Amino acid sequence: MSRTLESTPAADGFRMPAEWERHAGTWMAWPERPDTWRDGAGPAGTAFARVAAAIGISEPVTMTASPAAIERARAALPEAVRVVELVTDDAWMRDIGPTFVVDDAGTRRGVDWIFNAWGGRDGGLYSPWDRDDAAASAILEIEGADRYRAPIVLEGGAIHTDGEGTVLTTEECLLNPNRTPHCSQAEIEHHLRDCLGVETIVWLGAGVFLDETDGHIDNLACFVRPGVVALTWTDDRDDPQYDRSLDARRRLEAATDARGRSLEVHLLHQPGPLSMTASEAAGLRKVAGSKARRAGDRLAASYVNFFIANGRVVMPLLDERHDDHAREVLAGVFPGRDVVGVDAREILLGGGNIHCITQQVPAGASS
Ligand code: KQY
Repeated sequence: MSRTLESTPAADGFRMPAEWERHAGTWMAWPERPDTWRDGAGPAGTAFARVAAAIGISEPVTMTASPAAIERARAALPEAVRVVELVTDDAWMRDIGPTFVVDDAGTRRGVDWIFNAWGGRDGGLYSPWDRDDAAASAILEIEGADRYRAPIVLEGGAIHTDGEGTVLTTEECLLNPNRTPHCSQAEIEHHLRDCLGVETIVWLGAGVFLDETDGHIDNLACFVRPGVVALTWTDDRDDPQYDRSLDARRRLEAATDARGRSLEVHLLHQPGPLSMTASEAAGLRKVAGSKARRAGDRLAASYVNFFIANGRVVMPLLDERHDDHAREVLAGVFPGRDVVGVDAREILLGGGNIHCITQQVPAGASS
């Protein structure tokens, strides 16, 4: 039975490990919403199943699904994937799942952030979101891991850590008045230190152009190992992403991490620009209170939205003109890991990508 603790991870000696540290497994959630996933979520289900299969080669995968979808999910997934019944509002496990923290003894606990569907009544993507907000707690119960309820609104896609005291995030997201408006930047930093066991916060400015998460870091930039960061990039100075990525690059190159290192930056040229086609938009069903998705909408496509699994990296394939280059860059920064591509356009149509639909459980024993 999972307990809710009144202290903080930092006070108890816990830290968020880097994604490349050993995993006990990964959680995902099955796609169902007809306003996010076209054609009854069939094509998205195929893409999610391929991601689960690619990760499942090297570590256990658990997929949540509602009672209405559980049979469909079971039939589409490899037998080794565990399917558990859990109703959520959508399928972004990175953002609704717990952020796991560990201590030096190998004990594992979880941080349960407040979730408001990427902005609540001020630009949030759908309402209600209470089932998403309850997901982290339910998962910690299943994992038998103790829980810290964080005092701020935050989605897992808004942070990336090197596991050695540094976290990367964006002002566009965490300082957005639609997240935790009563907290100053200093107070947000204080909560990040408490909840993640970090010392240094590296702030980037804006995220990917038209990213509906208000600029999640996991679409813009991420650590690939301590002191080394991958950043989405475009060589096209006329593209609206250019200034955003240039600003991020300058900030990264000027930053020092918690161990006193300068950061080395590797560029991943963005796909596209890509946009939603008329036939893709026609397969969506409008739901009252949710964001409309229209033909011609530019998609927030980025190769940074990959997932580091045990022994492999699972990357999105998004654009034949750029996929191979992205794969080469990733192979270069992840020596010793296989880089596996999965066709991820259907996930992109929902507003995120492979990193956004996965949440790793670090190795350790839950308490
Ligand atoms: O960036 C992420 N971690 C998730 C993207 C969520 C998109 C919601 N439609």
